[in-house]
Amino acid sequence: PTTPVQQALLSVSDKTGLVEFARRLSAAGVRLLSTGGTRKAIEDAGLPVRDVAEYTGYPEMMDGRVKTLHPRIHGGLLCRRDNSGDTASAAEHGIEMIDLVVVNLYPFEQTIAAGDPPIEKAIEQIDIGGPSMVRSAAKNHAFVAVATDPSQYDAIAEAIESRGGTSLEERQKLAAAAFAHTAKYDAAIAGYFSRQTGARQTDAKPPAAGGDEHFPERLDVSLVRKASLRYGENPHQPAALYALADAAPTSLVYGEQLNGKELSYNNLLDLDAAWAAAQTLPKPGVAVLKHNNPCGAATAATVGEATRLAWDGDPLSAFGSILGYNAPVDAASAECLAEPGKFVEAIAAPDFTPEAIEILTTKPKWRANVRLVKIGGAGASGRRLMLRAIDGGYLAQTADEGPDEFDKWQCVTDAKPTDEQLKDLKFAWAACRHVKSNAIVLARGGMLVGVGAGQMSRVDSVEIAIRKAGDRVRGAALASDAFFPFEDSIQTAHEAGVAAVIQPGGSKRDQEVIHACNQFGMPMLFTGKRHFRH
Ligand code: 93A
Repeated sequence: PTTPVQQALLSVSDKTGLVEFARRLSAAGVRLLSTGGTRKAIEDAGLPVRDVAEYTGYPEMMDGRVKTLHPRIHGGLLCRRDNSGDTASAAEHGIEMIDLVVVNLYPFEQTIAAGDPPIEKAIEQIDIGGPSMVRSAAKNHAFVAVATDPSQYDAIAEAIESRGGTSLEERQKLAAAAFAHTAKYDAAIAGYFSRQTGARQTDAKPPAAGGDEHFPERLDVSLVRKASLRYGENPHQPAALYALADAAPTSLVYGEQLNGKELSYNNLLDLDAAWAAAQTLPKPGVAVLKHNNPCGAATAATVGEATRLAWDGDPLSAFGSILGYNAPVDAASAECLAEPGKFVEAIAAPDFTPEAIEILTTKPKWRANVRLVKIGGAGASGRRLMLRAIDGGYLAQTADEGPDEFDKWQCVTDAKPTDEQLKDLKFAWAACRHVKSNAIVLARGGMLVGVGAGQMSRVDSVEIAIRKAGDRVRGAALASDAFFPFEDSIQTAHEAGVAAVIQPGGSKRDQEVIHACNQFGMPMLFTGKRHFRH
């Protein structure tokens, strides 16, 4: 229902749009009430306005510290119009109803924007009366509308002109904006004080100028609990799965489980990583993961062949793995995985052929349990922001997605890669971003042959990848998720038989690294893009 607006109180520091708004209110028959500077601006425009001091019977005092803090103001804002007690009190004390409050606050944030001023100066920029009115009006939004930003004026004036007032829904939205406004204001003040006292800052500083379209000031993520999980990473950690309220039906969260035991916390983490890894591989492609790291990945002429190559990248590690596919799992793939000595924990794929399901779910014992998840679509992962908990907050970033930008790649060595090497380099680079840093991967003939993951020193990752590759290192392409700080890794790779290298570049010692490659006649590409995965 529309609540009529008969009287408005205006008290603004930022006078943008004020006169125009006041003119429209006045023309619509709204009586105006205002504080010193605001009243003067309205009066100068030739509009009728009553001074708050005249209404309250008290002058602005104490250098303006007390202007609107009066029961005749707050009574008029907080009075429940449908409560006979409230209206009786209002009548008894000569309190008039105020149906619209237009307030913006002393510019505290601007005061500290250029550096913290001394406390005596900052204190006078702390608005008390303004937020009080904003909060009173927002609390009583059932009857009172509140504007805290000039951008809201037009819609409010429009509502009053066309309907005589605002709707409850409109007032609720305004109230939400009002509370967000005062919360942000207080956070800025709290931040200032904690800096003054050397206390740890607990507020969120306003985001850097320019902002970023990815990161709203308030992150309102609507999540619904989809399932209680048996436990988290370990049995003593309770866990649950939440789905985005608007998650796509083709997302992992809404994937159709075709077989197997309930998905566990670790299954979901691994399936998500396996699915994401498969999406960056050429089709048909398969990624084999253990503990969130690829131990194998391959692309081939057929899915079945890709499955075999992916598994054979590191058969020892692949035991008990989680697989991601970017093409439907077929009978040949299923036959490969069902061979004696192999064991699969879970598979995520866009689809499974009926024969594949039959093979994967009937014969040996593990098959009754193998978790098969059909995700439906392939490609778009539907990821929003990536959030990770830290003590006292969450870190947010966008996902490391998006295609490789081959046009930005650069061959920095005298030797150029052959076509065959270039294919291997591309494949190695596509897989590398899915491996924990420091990440080194070796690829040859469309398959991963060695992975060094999660080491604290890059050269250790190089050594592990080489050891994993065994004889297959000869002629392989090596990808590194970040630049080589020294040429020692190149030396090690060359001695093992690595044929070509791909890495972002950008080290202080790039020249030394390039020089080493040139000495060995080893082609090296710079991608200009790093793929850390911490
Ligand atoms: O010093 S205050 O905290 N005490 C008050 O009672 C009070 N009432 C309104 N500041 C107060 N205001 C603020 O004055 C408003 O929030 C607004 O920012 C400003 C408008 O003053 P003027 O109309 O004199 O320009």
